[in-house]
Amino acid sequence: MLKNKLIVIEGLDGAGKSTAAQLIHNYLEQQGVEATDIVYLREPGATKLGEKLRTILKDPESDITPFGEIMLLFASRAQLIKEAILPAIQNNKWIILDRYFYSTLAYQGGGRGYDKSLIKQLINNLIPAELQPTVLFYLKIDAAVGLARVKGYTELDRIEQSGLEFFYNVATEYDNIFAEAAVEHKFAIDAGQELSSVTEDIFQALHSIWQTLD
Ligand code: ATM
Repeated sequence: MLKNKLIVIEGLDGAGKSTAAQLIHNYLEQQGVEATDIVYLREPGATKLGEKLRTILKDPESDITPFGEIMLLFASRAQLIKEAILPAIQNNKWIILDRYFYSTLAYQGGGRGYDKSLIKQLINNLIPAELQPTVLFYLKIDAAVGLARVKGYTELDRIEQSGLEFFYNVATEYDNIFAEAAVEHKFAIDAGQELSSVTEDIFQALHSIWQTLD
């Protein structure tokens, strides 16, 4: 029996989180989970307020202080928890969550160098144990490779324009976070591999969880 059915996907931009989300969705359906029992959410965003904040956060024209950035991210997160995550957990649905509080530790803590104790305090205030994920996928990719992938398909947004060094710092922090994360099922996936290998690794990870379920 899992504490909840919250699956979080984390990783640098260009690591393939959307593809991973789709693969997880497919796996769940293959196991007989109804599509209506699977909720896909992303951060920042996925609520009316959250999507507005996402637009502001990504807009290269937005001049936002590091503190303000954290506040906007947590405003989006608080709304998402109230409107979507909590109800989905209460209704025993699977949730595939594209980014969660680990991103704030990695990007604002590691990348921007903002005081991590403040970020941790906000996390502790907002997110009790029952809203922590049961499954964590960390898609690991070299920062330069990830950024090159993003540049290949879109204009860089405000955060993506932060430079390569920023992304290497985010990556280092992600490695630390993943090592320390107290999550029942956590998997680091090599996202630099061919898609077929990434798919295989994700399915294998999910299968190992599935075997523990009755
Ligand atoms: P995607 O979810 O589309 O990858 O982008 C969201 C952006 O917000 C991403 N930008 N870049 N580069 C990461 C950033 N972000 C944070 O900086 N902190 C956070 O807490 C979250 C949830 C996202």
